[in-house]
Amino acid sequence: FEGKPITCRAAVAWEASKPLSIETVEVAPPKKGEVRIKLTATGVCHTDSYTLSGKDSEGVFPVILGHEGAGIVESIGEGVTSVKVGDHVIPLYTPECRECKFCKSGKTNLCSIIRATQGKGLMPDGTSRFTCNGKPIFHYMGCSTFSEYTVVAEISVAKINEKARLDRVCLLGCGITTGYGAVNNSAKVEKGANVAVFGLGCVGLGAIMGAHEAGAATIVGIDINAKKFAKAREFGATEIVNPKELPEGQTIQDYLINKYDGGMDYTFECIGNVDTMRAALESCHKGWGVSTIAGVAPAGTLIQTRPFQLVTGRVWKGTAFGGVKGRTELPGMVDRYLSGHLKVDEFVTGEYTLDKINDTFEAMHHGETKSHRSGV
Ligand code: NAD
Ligand code: AHE
Ligand code: ZN
Repeated sequence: FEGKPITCRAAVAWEASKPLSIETVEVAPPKKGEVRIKLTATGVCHTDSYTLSGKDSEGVFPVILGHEGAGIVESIGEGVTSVKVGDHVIPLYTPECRECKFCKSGKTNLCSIIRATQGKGLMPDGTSRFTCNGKPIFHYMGCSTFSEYTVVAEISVAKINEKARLDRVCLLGCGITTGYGAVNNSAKVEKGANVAVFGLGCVGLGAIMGAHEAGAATIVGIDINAKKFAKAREFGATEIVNPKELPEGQTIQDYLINKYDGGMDYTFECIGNVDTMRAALESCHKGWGVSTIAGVAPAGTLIQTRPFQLVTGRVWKGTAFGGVKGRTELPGMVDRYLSGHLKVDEFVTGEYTLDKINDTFEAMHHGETKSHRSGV
């Protein structure tokens, strides 16, 4: 276990709101309970852009962002038993230690064991494995996939079938799984249900895919960018609504309550905007409608609604990584993709090399998610 540092390229965010800079970095060998991964692909998620914007209260700089990657185990630290060199893996921002109170509860996928250091941009021992010209660089969400090599905790690694293309299944590391899992694990949508999905990016499309598979009778896709509509229909949306095109004075909640006999059984907020979070809750049917928040709203913002909305039976809940326990469940999702039962390729909207990573952020701001790079 006496590995050597690796010198490689990475996209470093030196400070908030500035373009990423491609740098030569040193990646220290994995310590006890850690795994060093050669990343071959990563997606770019809206959350990376949120943290880069400076609005994330846990944002620290300089940092190597990225949390939607896939790669091959290059070396393992002392005591690592669940993966070996050469295994194909997806890093997990929601780890799974299987021993903490959260993991044992059977009620959540949120593992608590390394969350505090992860939120500070550090490995579980409180240090970083990245340096650039001798200066320490922070980790991000326990993953840092915008680098050719990264080090993560063993509990943050899902071993997957090596037949799967890594430049495709990297998207299961966040966006697709979040939307799909929100429907199946968090809300548990049943056959025949009326569903509305707010936001038709990667997370929203994942939710539509989940609702379609669950046998929802109605799936309303909602977005303000018409470029998103065709794909949403392909994924199973039965109706598309652009709230900007509703008659003057009519809200999306009015529209859905009128059209769907009192509102929706399930709604999903996949945008990250507190106003649409409210609209999604208030679009739910009285007595039983459940609204699940997947979107991440800027630190400092608050959600609001009349408490009467909840008193009269609507339920407001949220989801992280779609409630999925990554080490246990991701391998099966990859297998379902390989057997043609889960869409993944269809989510890809562009391919870029690492040196063009700033273009992926540009594309995302122009509504052309989901981008990813490959072949670094
Ligand atoms: P995205 O940017 O690809 O998609 C968001 C969509 O919302 C876009 O199509 C955009 O046009 C649409 N939109 C924006 N404002 C709107 C409005 N007012 N009304 C209707 N539509 C609107 O983003 P994404 O990668 O799919 O992520 C969506 C959100 O989910 C982000 O906030 C992201 O940070 C968050 N997220 C959360 C988790 C989690 O674990 N909870 C995981 C991944 C992403
Ligand atoms: N640091 C952020 C938290 C943002 C957040 O909620 N992240 C989601 C994953 S988004 C993936 O694209 C999550 O997993 N949350 C649970 C957790 O423990 O962070 C902020 O806003 O403070
Ligand atoms: Zn993400």
